[in-house]
Amino acid sequence: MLSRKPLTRRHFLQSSLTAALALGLPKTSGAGTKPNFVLIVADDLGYGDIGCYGNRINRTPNLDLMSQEGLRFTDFHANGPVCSPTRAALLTGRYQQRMGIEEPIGNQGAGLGELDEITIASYLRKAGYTTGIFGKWHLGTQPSDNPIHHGFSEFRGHLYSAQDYQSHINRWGMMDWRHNDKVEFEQGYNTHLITRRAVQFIKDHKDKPFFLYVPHSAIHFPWMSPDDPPYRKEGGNYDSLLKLGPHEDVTDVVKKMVEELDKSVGEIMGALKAHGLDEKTFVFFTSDNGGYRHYAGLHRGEISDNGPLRGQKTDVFEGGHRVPAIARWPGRIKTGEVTHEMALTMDLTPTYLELAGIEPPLSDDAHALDGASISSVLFEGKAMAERTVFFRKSGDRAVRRGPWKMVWLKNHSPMLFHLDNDIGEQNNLAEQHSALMEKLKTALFKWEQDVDAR
Ligand SMILES: [Ca+2]
Repeated sequence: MLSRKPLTRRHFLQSSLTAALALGLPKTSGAGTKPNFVLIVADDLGYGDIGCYGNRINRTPNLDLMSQEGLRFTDFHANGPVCSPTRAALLTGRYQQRMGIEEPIGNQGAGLGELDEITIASYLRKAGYTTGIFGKWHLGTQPSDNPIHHGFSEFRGHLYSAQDYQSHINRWGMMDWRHNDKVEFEQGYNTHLITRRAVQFIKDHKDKPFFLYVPHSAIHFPWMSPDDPPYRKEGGNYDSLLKLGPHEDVTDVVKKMVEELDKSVGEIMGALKAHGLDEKTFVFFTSDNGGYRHYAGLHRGEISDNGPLRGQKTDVFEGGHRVPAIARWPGRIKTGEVTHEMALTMDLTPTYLELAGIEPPLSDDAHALDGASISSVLFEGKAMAERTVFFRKSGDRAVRRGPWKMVWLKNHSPMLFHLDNDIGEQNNLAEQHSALMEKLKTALFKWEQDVDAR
């Protein structure tokens, strides 16, 4: 359910202390131990699209089980309200604005290859990890952008966004299913192919530390289920309404896509169990941005369910960036807990570095991280240090500090919401809190000066 009733601090302290005593765990990762990391990222999955976040239509038993076996976040945020920016922040631990990636990367779009950035895959590979990516890249389509040049030892999947789930033809009529830097068609539905490769990777690398990144295509448009035949052909141009898929009413197809995604999570969990890796593997599931409820009025039926949140994908309202997030690590993360701590996609890189025993870049380094490790939330049930975080896309901006959120849309007056009392961002309190508004504006301008400096 979408309850925001916080657990008491005492409850957290007691439960974490009990867990630590029962399991004999060190406070943080022990030196010399290198856990495996599995990071599953859904595409455009909304805050209310799965059962453990309150959905009563889509059946998601595997994600619900993952939540029961792990820690579910109610206040987790994609760094951006669209695909590429969040992925840039996810892989670098830094605000995507530093890289100039604030919009989705389109046809011919340059990405990571143009930039001097270090990805989490590079850090981990240098530390002895085998690093695989199976799914959607969306961080550039040029040869130098390819994941194999950014720390990944193996890549299967697609560079562009929004491909036909069966023919793997992108919006511009190009075949976009790849093995490393070669186009290599495989027969099958995206979600199934990605899952099969992820499971194989676990089997192949079960004896040494690995980082498995599974950025699913689902549930991004074109909305297609495994029952749909391919509809795009090579050489066609689908950068029109057809980019959205073959269905006029998308309600049923989106449900099927969510359920296939859920099955994928179940298969990946099954592979970890089968190979005895459960207690050696930290698994994290999230989405790269909020769901689309409607797309320009072009479809019948609701697309995603963003629960009680205002707005949808592309918005700096919560519906654009507050997303599901579940962490699971049997024996390390307590089971069945819910945390209301705020965290963001860019926090994953510093978390992985800490767990792998890798020193992050110093704060004056050109690659210094903006994210913060969430290990204290994961393993100790502790609060994160208070911080101010920022969202920006297409001139729309938002600033979050504690329960407060300033939303400042382009050409509008800034608004202020108290999210603990008003998760739906309906009650603008800007006039009553002018001093706080000034502070948040000052923080925003300072942040913009910093991230836009390059
Ligand atoms: Ca997305």
